[in-house]
Amino acid sequence: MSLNSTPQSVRVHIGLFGKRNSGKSSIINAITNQKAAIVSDIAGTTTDPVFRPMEILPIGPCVLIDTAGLYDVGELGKLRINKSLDVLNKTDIALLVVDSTIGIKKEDLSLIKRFNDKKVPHILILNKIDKVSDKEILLSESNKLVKCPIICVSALNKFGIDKLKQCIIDSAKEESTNFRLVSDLIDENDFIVLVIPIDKAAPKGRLILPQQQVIRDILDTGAMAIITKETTLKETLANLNSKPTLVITDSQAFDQVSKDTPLDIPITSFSILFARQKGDLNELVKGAYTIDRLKDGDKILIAEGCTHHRQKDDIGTYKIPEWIKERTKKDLTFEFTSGVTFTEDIAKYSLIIHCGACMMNRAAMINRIEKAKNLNVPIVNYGILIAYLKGVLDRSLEPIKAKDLF
Ligand SMILES: Nc1nc2c(ncn2[C@@H]2O[C@H](COP(=O)(O)OP(=O)(O)OP(=O)(O)O)[C@@H](O)[C@H]2O)c(=O)[nH]1
Ligand code: SF4
Ligand SMILES: [Mg+2]
Repeated sequence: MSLNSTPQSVRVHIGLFGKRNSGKSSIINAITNQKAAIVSDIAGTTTDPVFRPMEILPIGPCVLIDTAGLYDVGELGKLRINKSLDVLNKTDIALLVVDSTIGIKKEDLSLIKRFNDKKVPHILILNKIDKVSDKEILLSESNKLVKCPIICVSALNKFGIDKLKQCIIDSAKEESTNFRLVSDLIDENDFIVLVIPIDKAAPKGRLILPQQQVIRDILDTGAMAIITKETTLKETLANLNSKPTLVITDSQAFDQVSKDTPLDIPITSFSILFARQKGDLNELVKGAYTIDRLKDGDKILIAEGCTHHRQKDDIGTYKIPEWIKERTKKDLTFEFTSGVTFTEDIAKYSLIIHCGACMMNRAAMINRIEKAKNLNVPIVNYGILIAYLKGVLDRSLEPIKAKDLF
């Protein structure tokens, strides 16, 4: 990854779905202005999902995901369909590509139902419009069948591509204003104090991505970020001429930060901000409260979003199980999973404790939370759990409660 490249987790994931041969790969080539995706008139040309990073201004970094055609046939077809549907689990905006000469079929409608069930914003593309003599009739017929925006496109001669881009931009804008990090909690010219412990676990010579993202959001709002370690927080606060609007701390320093910050200064944590932006904060907070209802024999799943290098006293594999055992005094079994696939077999757990999901995008994390919710398995993340165990969860939710919690 180059110095300026954007990690996948921060990119808006735009998934292209639809029947084989409808022109998904051709549309990606037309949007990106490149011929990178293989296009052919043989149905089933794209077999595995292909991720194509690109910049769409003003959205910023995106990734276009080309999928194998759906409604495929045979055993191999089933595998491909599952892979394409798996892409849907991490899709922020879905593009459903329909061949205009074929029109919208029941399979397309059932895919739209899936998008609606998963609350994924979507756009229907009537591609190969160059082959249709009366575009208006097709459009009005299609509008009777679906409620989402419909764009007529010809990937072949680039007709409608700019309109499609604008429609993607509008959907992304709606998504991003719904899910802000910190900008809706602060105002221009506010002082925000960030507490970043530099311990053994901190990477050498840099800040981690969530910290960088919060700083960027503060700067974008026109506010000022003052950064300190937990050991120098007291002095930092004493040296400020005015009261900061908010103190944002790393979860692990919660104890000390909450002791050293006067009660009239609100505190929250990076994890809580990300749980709000990237997940379902209400559901994760509810999950934290189930800790004290755990019983002997209960199974707990510790789930991590990637297979990062673990240290001896790793938080997920070591510290959290120890803290929970100490708190509950129950005989509990811990199981662990990590990586891009989330175990299907989650019904047997009494609680799922998930990592901060920094390498996952919002859609992927929401999908995991929904899976747990549907099976009535409580789910919490590391940061919220730590705040709860340290008795500072209520205080750290205060700045957000005023906005949108419960
Ligand atoms: N006339 C016309 N042909 C198009 C258009 N878009 C794509 N095609 C043709 O349709 C065929 C299928 O295009 P692809 O882009 O490979 O379709 P796909 O949906 O990616 O297909 P699979 O990967 O097999 O699922 C190719 O022969 C394209 O040249 C278009 O707008 N107009
Ligand atoms: S928080 Fe989760 S996704 Fe991020 S590095 Fe840790 S294990 Fe991976
Ligand atoms: Mg293709």
